[in-house]
Amino acid sequence: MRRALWSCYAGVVCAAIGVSTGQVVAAVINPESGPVYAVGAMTVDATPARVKDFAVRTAGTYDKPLLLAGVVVLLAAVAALLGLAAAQRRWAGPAGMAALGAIGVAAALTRPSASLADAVPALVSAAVATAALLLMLRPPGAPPDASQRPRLLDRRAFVGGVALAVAGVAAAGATGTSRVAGRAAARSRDGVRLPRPTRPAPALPTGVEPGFVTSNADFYRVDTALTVPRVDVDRWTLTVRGMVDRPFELSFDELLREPMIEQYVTLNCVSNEVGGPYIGTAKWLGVSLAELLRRAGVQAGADQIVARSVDGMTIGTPTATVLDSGTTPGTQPALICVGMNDEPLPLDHGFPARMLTSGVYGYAGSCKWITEIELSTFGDFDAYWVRRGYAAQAPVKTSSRIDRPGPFARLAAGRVVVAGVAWAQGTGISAVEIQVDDDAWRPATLRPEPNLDTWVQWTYLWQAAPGSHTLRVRAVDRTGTVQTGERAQPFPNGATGWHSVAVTVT
Ligand SMILES: Nc1nc2c(c(=O)[nH]1)N[C@H]1C(S)=C(S)[C@@H](COP(=O)(O)O)O[C@H]1N2
Ligand SMILES: [Mo]
Repeated sequence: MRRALWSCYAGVVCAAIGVSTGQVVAAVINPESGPVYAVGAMTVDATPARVKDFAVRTAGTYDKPLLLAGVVVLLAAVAALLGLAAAQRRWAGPAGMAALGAIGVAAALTRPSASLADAVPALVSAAVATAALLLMLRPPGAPPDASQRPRLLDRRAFVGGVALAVAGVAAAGATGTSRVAGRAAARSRDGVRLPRPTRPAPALPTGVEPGFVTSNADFYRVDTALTVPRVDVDRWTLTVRGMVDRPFELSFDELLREPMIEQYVTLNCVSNEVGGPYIGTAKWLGVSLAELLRRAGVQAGADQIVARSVDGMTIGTPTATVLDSGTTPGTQPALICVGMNDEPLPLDHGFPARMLTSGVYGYAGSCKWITEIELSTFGDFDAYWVRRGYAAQAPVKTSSRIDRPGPFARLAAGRVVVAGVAWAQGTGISAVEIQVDDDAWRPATLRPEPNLDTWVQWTYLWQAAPGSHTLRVRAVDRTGTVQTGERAQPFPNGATGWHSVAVTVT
């Protein structure tokens, strides 16, 4: 029994030594080639869209740490079994470690941006783990019982020390990894001076309340990146190619010299549930994408713009949507953004540049860390989320949300201010209506909206009587269409239904 435990322990410690060594090597080569990250990223790609949706909904921003923890736990379990097997047959150790190494190599090499060097960390991990295992598991006949040894050389104390050291190295490796790349990118971002807009956003109309603009710190973040791409602007370029007459490439400095448009636009995630938090409004600064496309000369039939990020993400947007954007008064042109709320784009939100297409869910119009724009067709290419079953065409659905009072709030009877937001991008909101319990729908008061592509704030004065009540909201767009109350899940093209909040009045 002792011996079996010892073998499991040895397996886990050896795997830990191997993986942390690989992680340190990855810090030098490419943070994303670390075996744990690479396997995690491969898992993300292989996960069905519905499961991923569920993960984002239930675990939110913690979905990735949880996934990485899962990979580590699974690896530890397999390593323990390998230790056990190696104690019986010595060859089982190296064979098993080699198999794990092969998985790591495969994961690293199948990353969209992989180069051959990315195989090195997993190879190093496997080699180090194997060597450690062979050293620790002495040939049969060696005294298996730790208690027979003098105190100072107590095997368990020794192994405990090793385990601690390994944990330290792993932690240092993981944080060092992201720190090294993160610092370089942060320095690069600190050095950016944003140009003044050639076309500034009109000042927000009076009557717009605080909270209209979402701060960069509070802005939701949704992406598939396990390690946020850290880009150095000096090595970054934006290429426009594919079905165009005049492909071209811009450096970051060249992009900054283009005419700059500033505008307020609301961005939505398709995974947002009715009433959910994955929506925000910012003041964006960027270059008209339609202008760049006209310069390149889009060829007939190129109905899809495929945007590629530095981490290999692909996002497909209808060419017509981009070319038409901003042509109807009140709508805002699609941009290649470099600024968000008077700052260079935050690293998490796509530094140094991202696409932004108002009125289209983020997965189909707003590629972060963009580096390439390829003119293509919907027939020829399915973007990342489309391959996973999401709709290729993804206009944002008209919706509304109650922000105050919060769910299950306890309120004093009398005047209660109910408040929230509503949006019908590209069309605009003409009314917001509130229903208390089964009463008639009554109009809320709208705050002014700066343009048709932002959300609108609304308030409703409610004379609350004691008891339990349900408040419900729905929006009406400027064509007179009432937001549908029919419930739909976010998959495959956005949630629908009326947001409601239950409260108790005393
Ligand atoms: N490169 C890249 N761009 C991306 C994504 C991504 O995973 N990778 N996610 C998209 C999705 S689903 C949304 S909703 C928006 C979110 O942008 P934000 O994180 O700045 O809020 O970015 C889009 N652009
Ligand atoms: Mo999204």
